[in-house]
Amino acid sequence: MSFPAHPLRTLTDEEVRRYDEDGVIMLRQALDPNWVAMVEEGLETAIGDQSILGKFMSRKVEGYKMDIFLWKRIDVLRDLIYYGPFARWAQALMQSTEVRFFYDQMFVKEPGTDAPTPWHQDLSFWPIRGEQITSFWIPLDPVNKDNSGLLYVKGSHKWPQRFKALSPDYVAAIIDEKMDDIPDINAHPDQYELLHWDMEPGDILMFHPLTLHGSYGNTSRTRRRRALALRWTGDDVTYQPSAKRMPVHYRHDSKEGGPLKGAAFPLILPCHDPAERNARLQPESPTTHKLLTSAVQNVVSAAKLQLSGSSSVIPRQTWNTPSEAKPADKPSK
Ligand SMILES: O=C(O)CCC(=O)C(=O)O
Repeated sequence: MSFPAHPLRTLTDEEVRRYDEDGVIMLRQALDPNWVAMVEEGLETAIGDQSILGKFMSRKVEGYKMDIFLWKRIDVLRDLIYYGPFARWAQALMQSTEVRFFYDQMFVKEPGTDAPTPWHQDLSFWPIRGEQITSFWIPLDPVNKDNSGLLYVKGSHKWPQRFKALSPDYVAAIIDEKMDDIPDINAHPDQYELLHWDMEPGDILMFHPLTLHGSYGNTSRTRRRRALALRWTGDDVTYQPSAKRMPVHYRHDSKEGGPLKGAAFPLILPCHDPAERNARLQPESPTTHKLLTSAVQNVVSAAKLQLSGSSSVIPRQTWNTPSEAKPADKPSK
């Protein structure tokens, strides 16, 4: 056995081509149930014991739980990232020699959680730049449009625009007014080709960080919607922090403009860096000072947006319930 594990199956040339063309692919039943069980164990631990950052991110809607950098405190998720099959898929998709782990993110919408995920591009608010970046989205419950399965705008990763960052928790601090407004996609369904899939545990989505994506709230009365996102970077990625981008609260050695490195962004392929791996064993949580600074920045940014009087700074998005909506999208497969 060599680490990380080899996936149940490799990606076909056609899948890699489709990812390049559409900006997203869905692999059916590609995950061994043991890896799914590890994701579930990790997520349930995280749901029961949210970090301060997670509580802050999740505060707006009852039933909606988010958290990031779970692997820094939950061992089973650390093992998943270091030893699971994901890095090998990321290597193939990004066509990269090196694969680093960027961060993980939990998205939980309990039954009846009225919290759409706004249309957004991830890269616009990440403190990195480069082409070789990919995200995987792993659901733990059956998902369809009604319980917040993800929707993608086909091919949008090739559009020239960089949209204002609307993160699922609407963090004002990362909205860069110089960026483009996201169009109201659901209000103009004829203008966009949407992709979405009904999914089961064991299925996995892989998508480019510039592909526009979003989802309705969870309108199901019974079905939960728990998912874990894993983000990966490759050879060409550099650290590009700015006041308008997501802050990193964990220790790393990346320098502005240089490659990602250090314990927060561990090297997984071609082989682990033992120092980075061991650093995981030294407990680390974001300092209260860093968290408070982020919280204050967010409040100040939100106030500035309000004062500028421009409600257009956060453009409205139409998110009727899926049954009311009439998207001209492809039928789910
Ligand atoms: O699960 C969600 O609602 C959002 C997922 C997402 O935006 C992402 O993984 O980048």
